[in-house]
Amino acid sequence: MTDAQLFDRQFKELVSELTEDDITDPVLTDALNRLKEVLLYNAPGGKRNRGLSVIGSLRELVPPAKLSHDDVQRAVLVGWCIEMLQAFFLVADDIMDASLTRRGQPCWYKREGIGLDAINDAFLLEGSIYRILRRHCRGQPYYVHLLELFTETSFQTELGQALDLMTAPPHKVDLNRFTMERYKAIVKYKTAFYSFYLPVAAAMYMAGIENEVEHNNAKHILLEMGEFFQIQDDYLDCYGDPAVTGKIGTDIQDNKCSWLVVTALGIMTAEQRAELEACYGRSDAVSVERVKALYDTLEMPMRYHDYEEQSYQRLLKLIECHAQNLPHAVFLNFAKKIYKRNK
Ligand code: GPP
Ligand code: MG
Ligand code: MG
Ligand code: MG
Repeated sequence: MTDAQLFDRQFKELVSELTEDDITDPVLTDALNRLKEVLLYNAPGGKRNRGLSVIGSLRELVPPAKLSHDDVQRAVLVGWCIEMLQAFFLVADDIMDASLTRRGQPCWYKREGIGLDAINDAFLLEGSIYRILRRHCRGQPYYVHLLELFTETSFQTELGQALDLMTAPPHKVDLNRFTMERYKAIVKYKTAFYSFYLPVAAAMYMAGIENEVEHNNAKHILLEMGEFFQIQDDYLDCYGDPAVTGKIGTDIQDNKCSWLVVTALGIMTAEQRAELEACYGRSDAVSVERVKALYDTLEMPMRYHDYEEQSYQRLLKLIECHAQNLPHAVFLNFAKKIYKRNK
């Protein structure tokens, strides 16, 4: 069985552990049924790159003979914890971004009868992470490291989300806010830590690697990958096919500090800037189309593809210099999954 199959098979059991075995007080039956529904709707259905890379990385760090069946099982479960963290963020992010679809279905809060109760559902997803870690990893020497890693990473992501939101106040377009410096800070915190450093760092702790220098080396490479990943996400928000990405873009309407707007600002004329000023951050279709037309005039797809190639080359160099004792495959496997993606 492949790791992906192992991973998918584990989900059913995880749901029943969380909703049937962990807490059994009969007065909670309705709440636990709700949790089940929330998990089934929001945790699966993604690319599961983050979740799968825990077991993927662990296999690069520990020789097969030293990896027991239980070690593999725990790595798969920690992978699911990352997918639940992601589900927690996405349920909340879609409310904040006023998004309509996710993974090819309506956003959870958009479903009939859900609305802002989705906020509590997001908290349930977050809490589920720690129930699973406790059940399966409490006796392991790396348990406290994992706990600190998940709480620290959550906080970093929330700080990043705060920056993302405050740089995009509704109906207050101020193009001077959109600098590359601000952009890099937003994406490092809102995306790179949880999407890239977290899964590899979890595998490193599970493999007994606690050394700060090793973690910093890995972080250096992974945060760079994370920055590129969010740049792709921003590009796909405008140029991706919703039938493939599973989500309809909202960055222009939401007045977001996106890579597209920051990069376009650096190359546009004063007239184009005035045009952008007049139509960015508005939700009517005509304004959105005017922003997209401006991006097309500035050849943003070509600029993005050039950037992607450069970024890939830079990443390969970074792996050469910073991977040190860590197997390069840990990083290369991850890089392979994200470069040239269209979803
Ligand atoms: C991606 O931003 C970042 C997140 C999903 C982190 C959210 C963090 C919280 C603390 C809620 P995005 O809005 O560009 O993602 P997408 O395009 O998938 O909506
Ligand atoms: Mg967002
Ligand atoms: Mg969003
Ligand atoms: Mg996005």
